[in-house]
Amino acid sequence: MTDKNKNLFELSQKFIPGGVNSPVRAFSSVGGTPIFFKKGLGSRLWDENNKEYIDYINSWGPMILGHAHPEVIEVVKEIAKNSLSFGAPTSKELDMAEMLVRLVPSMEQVRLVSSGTEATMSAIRVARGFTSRDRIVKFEGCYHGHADALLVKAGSGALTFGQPSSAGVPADVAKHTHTLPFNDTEALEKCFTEMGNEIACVIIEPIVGNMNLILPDIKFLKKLRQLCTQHSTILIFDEVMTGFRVALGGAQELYGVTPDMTTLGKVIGGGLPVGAFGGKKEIMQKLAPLGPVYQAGTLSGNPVAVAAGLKTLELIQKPNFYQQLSLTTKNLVDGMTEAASKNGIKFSARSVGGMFGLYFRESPPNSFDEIMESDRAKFNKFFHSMLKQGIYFGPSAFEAGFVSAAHTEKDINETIKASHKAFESLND
Ligand code: KE4
Repeated sequence: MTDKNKNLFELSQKFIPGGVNSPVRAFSSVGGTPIFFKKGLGSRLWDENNKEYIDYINSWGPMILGHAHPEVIEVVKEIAKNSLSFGAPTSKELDMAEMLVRLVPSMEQVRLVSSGTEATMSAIRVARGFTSRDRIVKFEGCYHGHADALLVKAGSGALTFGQPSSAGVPADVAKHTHTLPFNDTEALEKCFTEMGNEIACVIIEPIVGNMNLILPDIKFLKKLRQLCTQHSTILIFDEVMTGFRVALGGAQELYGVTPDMTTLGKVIGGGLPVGAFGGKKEIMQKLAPLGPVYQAGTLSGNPVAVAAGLKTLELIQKPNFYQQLSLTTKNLVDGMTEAASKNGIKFSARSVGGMFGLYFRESPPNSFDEIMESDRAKFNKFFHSMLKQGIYFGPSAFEAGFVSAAHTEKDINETIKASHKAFESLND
């Protein structure tokens, strides 16, 4: 039987760079042919060959309710009848803003955009405008979207100028970004001692999902908060991935550390394009049309996307939503860890809320260097064995995984059973 994924991928590469609209989808780091999906329902996906999968990508986080949730689809259908976009204010945007500042109390005001990249790019600009400073600090292994200022890696010494991590990013832009090691309190203190009063903002994934799942050392996070306060530097928690994923109040609720600004995305659009950035009113008032920091967007606050996001945010507030989601995710990682151990495979895993990390190393990593020690070849073989068995994990050893409220005990047991076979094959 012809593999439609192969045919579609070949053809797509004629018209789309790499055949994909976002690089991670191309399977470059795991090899093989990307899967073209045509349908999702609950925890399941079907590809163009009608092969069924249990989905642990959830569109990289947004589909926390599962695919095609009937109530979300219903509101989208209803609102779409009244036009898809006005380019003018709507009451739904007010409802969304009110809901976000209620659920993320560190935000007194919030502005909607159409992606996580726009959210972080805008947050940095308003932080620079508010402080009249140019320097920003990020952490190695954290990803905040593809704005120029954030595609930067550590310079030769962490305190020297940042260097572009992508072609097309001017050195003059990259030099303002300093990249430090995540969870390294000493490096953080040294940076602030050297240039604290010149730093506009620090942006961090408070729980990292972009170098696989890495948890913060609470002392590191608290020191970061203290140093930002001491130097009037704006602390931005990039919760595009962790917001409404690890807890209703995000990582800031779990760790009890309050940022000055927060960026959001993914879950708040329920699968449609919505991002948001918000924070203290005095900072947000710097934004046009009130203040001198310009930021805009044709489809910002799009009524159809906001309706899907609002319904999603409403449904995740149901009692015990996160207790159940966390338990399902924990059962998954515990079961897979046991299966690996039974097959003598060096493997560990961890979960927080509806997010998990799988590591082909003895114990869960706590830093960029430690995650880089993982056995990628083993992950890639494991990934393809699971894919063949109809289990769809992220096609990279450096991505976190996601569970939805639609994942059942049956899904988890099926996945654990498949993982046993996959771990066994690693010993071949
Ligand atoms: P988007 O521009 O892709 O909506 O959001 C960028 C972004 C910002 N901040 C964090 C913490 C993020 O995780 C992301 C995007 N996450 C990736 C997953 N690793 C999206 C997947 C992709 O790039 O295709």
